Amino acid sequence: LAPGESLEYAISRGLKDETRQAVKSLLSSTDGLTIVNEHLIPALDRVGDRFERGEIFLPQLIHSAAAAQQAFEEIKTVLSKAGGAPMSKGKIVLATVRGDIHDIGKNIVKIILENYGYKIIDLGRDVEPNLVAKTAIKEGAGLVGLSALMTTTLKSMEETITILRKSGHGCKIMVGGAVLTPEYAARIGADYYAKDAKQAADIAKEVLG
Ligand code: B1M
Repeated sequence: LAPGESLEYAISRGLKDETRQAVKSLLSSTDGLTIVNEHLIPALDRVGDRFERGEIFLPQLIHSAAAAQQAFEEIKTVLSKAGGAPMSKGKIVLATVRGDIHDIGKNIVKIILENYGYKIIDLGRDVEPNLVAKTAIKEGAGLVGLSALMTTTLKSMEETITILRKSGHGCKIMVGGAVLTPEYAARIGADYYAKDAKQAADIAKEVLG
């Protein structure tokens, strides 16, 4: 198998060591973000589709996610080395919204934003709307980034945005996650929708410079 195919195979089977090996081998010829976009996300999309169709079950989904985490750990080491810009460009609060524990995408966005020199306050996953608002105010963040992967947690995203707006803290709000569309993002009151980590960095540049 070509390295890209072995990576997708290893993730689909939840094989952690093979996943790491395949990423290492790909990294000799491909950059980290390309591996994420061209192999990691498509592999997880296929796993998600098979789960949805009932061809695989939660244990397999969990194994594939664990293998994908290994890929991410490997890619993180090179992505973190790549940038090295000074941390002086402004603060961004990041969170996966309440009820949602999917954080692989948010963590990729975090690494890229750090690379671009932003200070990231990462609240993690399953984060209460009030905590997002309180933290944004306390830290004086100019941008808040919210991630949601499930239709059921879009409500929490909307609630978080409402609370942030009501707090009067004048930050911009960016949202992302496979379940969102630009139209839906606008409807729930977000200022920006980012389809991937690169777009998130472009938005941060526009908002914070
Ligand atoms: Co679950 N899951 N999962 N899952 N899971 C999905 C999301 C699902 C679509 C699968 C499916 O059925 N097809 C489905 C949701 C259906 C829906 O609502 N429409 C689903 C379900 C149902 C569930 C459970 C309910 C299953 C169960 O228990 N019965 C459960 C939910 C638990 C909970 O949250 N309360 C569950 C659990 C899990 C695991 C724990 C096993 C694992 C997550 C591990 C983890 O994240 N630590 C998992 C996984 C891995 C997935 C899939 C397969 C892959 C998600 C992923 O990591 N993609 C997913 C199917 C799919 O997405 N096709 C699925 C790779 C990642 C890099 O992409 O997150 O889209 P993504 O991020 C991208 C962009 O979207 C964007 O940039 C990133 C990089 O390019 N982006 C942002 C994301 N956030 C951003 C924020 C920004 C900007 C850009 O600004 C702030």
